[in-house]
Amino acid sequence: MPALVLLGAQWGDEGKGKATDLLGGSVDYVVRYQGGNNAGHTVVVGDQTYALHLLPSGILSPGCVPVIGNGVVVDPEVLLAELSGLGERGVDTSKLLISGNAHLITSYHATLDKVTERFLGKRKIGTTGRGIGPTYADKINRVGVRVQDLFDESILLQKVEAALDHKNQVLAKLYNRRAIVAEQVVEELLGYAEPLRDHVTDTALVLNDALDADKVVLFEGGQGTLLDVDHGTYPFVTSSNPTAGGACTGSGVGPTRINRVIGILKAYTTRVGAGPFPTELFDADGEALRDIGGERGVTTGRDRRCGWFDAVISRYATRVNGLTDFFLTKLDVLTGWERIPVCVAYEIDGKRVEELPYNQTDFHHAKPIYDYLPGWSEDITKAKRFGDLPKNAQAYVKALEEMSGAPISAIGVGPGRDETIQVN
Ligand code: 2SA
Ligand code: GDP
Ligand code: MG
Repeated sequence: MPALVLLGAQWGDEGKGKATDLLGGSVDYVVRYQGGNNAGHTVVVGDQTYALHLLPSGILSPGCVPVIGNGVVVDPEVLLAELSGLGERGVDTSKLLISGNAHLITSYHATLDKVTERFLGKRKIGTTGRGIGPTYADKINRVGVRVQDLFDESILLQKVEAALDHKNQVLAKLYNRRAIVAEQVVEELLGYAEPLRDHVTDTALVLNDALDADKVVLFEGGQGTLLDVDHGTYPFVTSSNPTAGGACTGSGVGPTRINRVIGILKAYTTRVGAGPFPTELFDADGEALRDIGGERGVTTGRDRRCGWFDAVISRYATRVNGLTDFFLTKLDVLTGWERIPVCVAYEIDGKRVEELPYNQTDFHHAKPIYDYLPGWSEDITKAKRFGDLPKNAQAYVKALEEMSGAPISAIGVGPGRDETIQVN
């Protein structure tokens, strides 16, 4: 098993942190390949709960080397705070490796993110306000500042000046804001150089060498398939590629080395921020899913929008990621419903549609067509094997597997490490 990818099959918050942590004991490297501290990955170990934003969830597994790949955007202030927070709780963070090619989120990126959202008004994306979009925009625009620039003061100043040139004009003219002073930004950034120096390296080389030596590498996605800038519900997406291909570009490891792609799939659906969501519920069922599932943003604390399972989306995730299998999470949250609606197709302008419409307007019009599966009332949180689940819960899992087009190899029945059923 040389390399595997673990990613969100829906709109994020499927339980990737827990799944990565579960596999952490059997892998040598866990790599974040996109996104930044917009992610919120929760891992529950015994009576301890960890909320990770930028660090790979593998940091909690002692034998594992955590890696921040070149595709990640790094807010150095947040990174150092996260490292020291974990250090205070007794977690060894010394093995962390950071790509020198990863781009830096600076204070002006976070400012621009918030200002842009404010000015978009009703058309806002509902970002996390962490500066993710503006940092990726600078990267693509070739005015980004990279982690390696922290170690060369004169290059750093040149890059920050180049980045601010246009932004200061926009801030002044459009948003009536004061200019950002390059020297101040540089001074702040230089303060992060020494604490990070020993972690920074050519992570692409390290990972390829590790694979040559038969080590196991796990790529941990942030956000989810439908938030992908290319394959998601654009423009209501994040600015990176959480889908499987992002693991290659965001790490420098080629696709021929990856032999397993696991989609993390929640037994129902949630979304944070704006954008279309066909199975969204605005009634007591939606409230119940939010309350029982604890559906609140790990980074921003925002309430997550909740709805029934959508098989059109899970099929799409199988297709665009080439998924080999799914981990189904939060099955326990559905305990107690007499019957559970599952969206099997959409009705769009009077027609039945089986696949995710590539046309944005069509997706906004999509109405769910539901099948109704019988529910169960027994507590399933202690189930250890598939056969321990009530018959109707087994049938629900089997139906989802059939509709989604890839086998379900693990089932989450609670947030804890041991609350997981391995299927064969
Ligand atoms: P951004 O900040 O530019 O990435 O926002 C763009 C869209 O991506 C969504 N997004 C997320 N959706 C779900 N979970 C995320 N992480 C946090 C969590 C979210 C939180 O784990 O709970 O705490 O609010 C995440 N990160 C980005 C975002 O809502 C926008 O729709
Ligand atoms: P991520 O962003 O995909 O890592 O997911 P989040 O951490 O944002 O949200 C998932 C939440 O569900 C976290 O609070 C997890 O502790 C919790 N969780 C994960 N798996 C399960 C499960 O099988 N059952 C229950 N009840 N909670 C789970
Ligand atoms: Mg999350």
